[in-house]
Amino acid sequence: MQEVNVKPKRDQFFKEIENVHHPNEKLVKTHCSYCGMQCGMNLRVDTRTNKIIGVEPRYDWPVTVGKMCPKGVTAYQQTNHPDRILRPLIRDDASLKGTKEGFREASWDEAYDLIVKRFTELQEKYGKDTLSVFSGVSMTNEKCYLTGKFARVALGTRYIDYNGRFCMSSAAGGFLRSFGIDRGSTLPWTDIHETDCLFIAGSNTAECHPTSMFRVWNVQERGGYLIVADPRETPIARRADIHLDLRPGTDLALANGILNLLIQNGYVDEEFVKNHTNGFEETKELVKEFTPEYTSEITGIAQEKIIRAAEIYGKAPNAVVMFARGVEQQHKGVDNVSAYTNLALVTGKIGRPKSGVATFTGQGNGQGGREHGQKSDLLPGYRKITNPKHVEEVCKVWGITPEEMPQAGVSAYEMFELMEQKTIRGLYLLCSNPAVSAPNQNFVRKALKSLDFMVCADFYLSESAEFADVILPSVTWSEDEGTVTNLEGRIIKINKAQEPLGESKPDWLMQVELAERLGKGKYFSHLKTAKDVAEEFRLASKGGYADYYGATWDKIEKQDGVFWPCRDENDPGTPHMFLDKKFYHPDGKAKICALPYRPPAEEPDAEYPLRLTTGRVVFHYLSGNQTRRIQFLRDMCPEPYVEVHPETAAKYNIEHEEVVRLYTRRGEAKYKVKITEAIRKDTVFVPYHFGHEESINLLTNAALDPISRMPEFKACAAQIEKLSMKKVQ
Ligand SMILES: Nc1nc2c(c(=O)[nH]1)N[C@H]1C(S)=C(S)[C@@H](COP(=O)(O)OP(=O)(O)OC[C@H]3O[C@@H](n4cnc5c(=O)[nH]c(N)nc54)[C@H](O)[C@@H]3O)O[C@H]1N2
Ligand SMILES: Nc1nc2c(c(=O)[nH]1)N[C@H]1C(S)=C(S)[C@@H](COP(=O)(O)OP(=O)(O)OC[C@H]3O[C@@H](n4cnc5c(=O)[nH]c(N)nc54)[C@H](O)[C@@H]3O)O[C@H]1N2
Ligand code: SF4
Ligand SMILES: [Mo]
Repeated sequence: MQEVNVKPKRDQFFKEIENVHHPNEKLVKTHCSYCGMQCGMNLRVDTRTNKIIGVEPRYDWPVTVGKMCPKGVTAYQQTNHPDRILRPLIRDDASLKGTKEGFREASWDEAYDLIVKRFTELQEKYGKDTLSVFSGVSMTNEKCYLTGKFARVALGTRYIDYNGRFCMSSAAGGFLRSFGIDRGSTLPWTDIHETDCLFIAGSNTAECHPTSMFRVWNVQERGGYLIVADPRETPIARRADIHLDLRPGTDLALANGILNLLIQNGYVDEEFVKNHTNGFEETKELVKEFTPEYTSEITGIAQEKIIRAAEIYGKAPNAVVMFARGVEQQHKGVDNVSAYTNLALVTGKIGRPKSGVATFTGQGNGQGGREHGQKSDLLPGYRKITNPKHVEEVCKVWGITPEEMPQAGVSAYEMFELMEQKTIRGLYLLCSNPAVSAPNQNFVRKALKSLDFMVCADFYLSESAEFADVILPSVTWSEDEGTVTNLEGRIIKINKAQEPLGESKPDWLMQVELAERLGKGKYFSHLKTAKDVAEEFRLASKGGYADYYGATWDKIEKQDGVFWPCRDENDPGTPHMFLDKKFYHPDGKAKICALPYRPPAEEPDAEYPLRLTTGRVVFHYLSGNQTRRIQFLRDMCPEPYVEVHPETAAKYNIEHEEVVRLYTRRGEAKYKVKITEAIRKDTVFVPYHFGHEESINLLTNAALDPISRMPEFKACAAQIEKLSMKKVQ
């Protein structure tokens, strides 16, 4: 396949563009700020002003080979955007909380002093755990690592969690249960197009990981098959050999049904199952019930399609099962992940090139950011805070005693519950915008408003920052350096292209300076550069199963990234997992899981007869705080809408572009209708990138998965009401 042999193409490209660059520009090799694809890009910098002026794709990056999406090509516009917060902001009048109003500029000293004063007062009065940290994984590994240390050592609180709880936590839980380790992909992306069958469930790949698409299409071009499970006819579903158009929230039945057919029709790899797995017999018994007929009844998919999908996957010499938030953001997300993973384990299509299981990791550092201590129960290197040996290992690096290490906290959504109950009274929020992205917004906004004191670090004034008492100006990804781990598990290097704008600072530096003022300087003051943090971080991960110790910046540069685990200087890293058929459970075997079907937490009924599901569009990123400010992206998608099937629209007597009221048991919002045949008749879809009264999370259900504590963003019961309003022009 020509895209993969990139060398000739790359050499030719560089020759062609040699004279295209302006004499006063330099290129800084880096990766995109947004999704887990982490497309390779060069930021173009004007050497006269030392400012970023543009971008070009990197043809020499083996994963994305010169490809970028509309967000990537405009990402550079974030850095010098007029909306940047350039100095710390303080709000004196707490009655204005929840609005953009009432902030004044302040010096860093004044902002830090106020934070230290208020945090200390709160902890003296209500105990250490009255403070909380809520973070995100658009940050480098180094920043994610230090945020965990900041919470536990500088603030001494147990309450830290992060936005990956809403993103990768079910994938993590499923992989841990099935494999004993959580690396999002068992194989490198550069293998994927060479497989014989791609089974993609709950991923709108063409809009959310667009630069994977040349590999997806290539599978079909080479004569392989594409099977897609999605309630909507997304661009990949449209071109799939089979589109399994299931009802939202019914994946567990579908995966069980297909597994049953694989077993009944002789596609079991007996040798693999016997020597390398546990749980087969029990699972075989359980899935017997999931005949095509019963599976079809639950999922709403035609029986023939289920049968054909199982046949294609079963027959394919190599196959990759891939999934994303469509299956994971359910209150049985972990079960869904294990159920789809079962397909690979039972057929032995794993632990070798061109076969395996992968989740489409969402955020830029959605993989690395979940491994090194931002999660309420995790410490660096994927160590458990509940394991005394793990705690001791980390304490040695941090220079604290095990008694000083706080206990495990609670998950992201549960932190809001504790805020509302006043158990948590202070919040340090960074790199997340939960006033848009958390479920059940009416409750979450009330919880944020009830805080005694809130700090928000961001480079733009987000909807969440409107609840803050102090806003700290952070930098964009292009103004600092460090590593991130892409969706393959490949550790890559982000490089600095410009000095921080105004008085903004990288998050790690704010945390070091705050720690010093909180009297914890001896644990933080030695960290003077991003590289210092990186060195400590590598050491802290050493010996954990997410071991990054051998991933030096030099090696990352030389090898086009390093796949973890990478244990020492001589270890090249691990592109393919489980090649030795050794899994990470104590007995070395993987677990085939017997998983009874459960319906979504909220099923449609007479009052709320529709199923609401939510997700993304190609032009916006997550809460939209970044992409809604980029003119081109805003022009392409200025507002949210609700997708409705023509027959459903007819039933409600509503027209294309008419504004309707959409409501659930938790809230309501008004949306323009987009009539489309690309959705099931019983389902409606709304993208979630918009805030305030446009946020679909006013309506979503916070029913949590019992293992991952992931909310059920993907399925709840809803109703539409026609308004007397005229069609909007
Ligand atoms: N353009 C863009 N790209 C992004 C992002 C973005 O915000 N915008 N965000 C990044 C991040 S953080 C993430 S997590 C990923 C998310 O990437 P995806 O998971 O691909 O994106 P979503 O749109 O949330 O959901 C994917 C699909 O799940 C389907 N779905 C809904 N309910 C169900 C169900 O019950 N079962 C199944 N099988 N499918 C269902 C939806 O119809 C949708 O097409 O994208 C990353 N890339
Ligand atoms: N209904 C519904 N809700 C969802 C989802 C869904 O599919 N449906 N998906 C969920 C998923 S998968 C995710 S990942 C979450 C994401 O939701 P959020 O966590 O809200 O994601 P972002 O919009 O990226 O928020 C990041 C914020 O931090 C800022 N920021 C970016 N980089 C940095 C940095 O380095 N430092 C600091 N201090 N700030 C920075 C940005 O400007 C932005 O305001 O949303 C979840 N919510
Ligand atoms: S696919 Fe993801 S990483 Fe690549 S350019 Fe688009 S947003 Fe950036
Ligand atoms: Mo995500």
